[in-house]
Amino acid sequence: MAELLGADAALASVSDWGATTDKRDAISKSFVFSDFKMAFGFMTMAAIKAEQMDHHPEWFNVYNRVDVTLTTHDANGVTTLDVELAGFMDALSEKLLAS
Ligand code: H2B
Repeated sequence: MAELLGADAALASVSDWGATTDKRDAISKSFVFSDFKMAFGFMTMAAIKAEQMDHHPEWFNVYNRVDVTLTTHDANGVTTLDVELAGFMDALSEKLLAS
């Protein structure tokens, strides 16, 4: 089982994520790309990483926007797995936005 950190501790080590507004322990971020193709490319690459980690995001996509929520369901809160996936998504979105 991954180490339970809690949203507040996790937020110190990721960039521009926030605590979720619902009552659970989770972090969220809205990624905005130039178009649907970029947003879907982001989701495709993040999905491959999620499968490799066996750790999956909750997300919602409309056109160029992907709203992501990360939490570890098995631990009832934010763990090191969420920080790792958040860091991967941040780096991936930076690369896509720079290309
Ligand atoms: N993803 C997330 N975000 N939290 C989990 O607790 C989780 C998961 N558990 N992906 C995994 C799959 C578990 O259900 C399987 C059986 O390993």
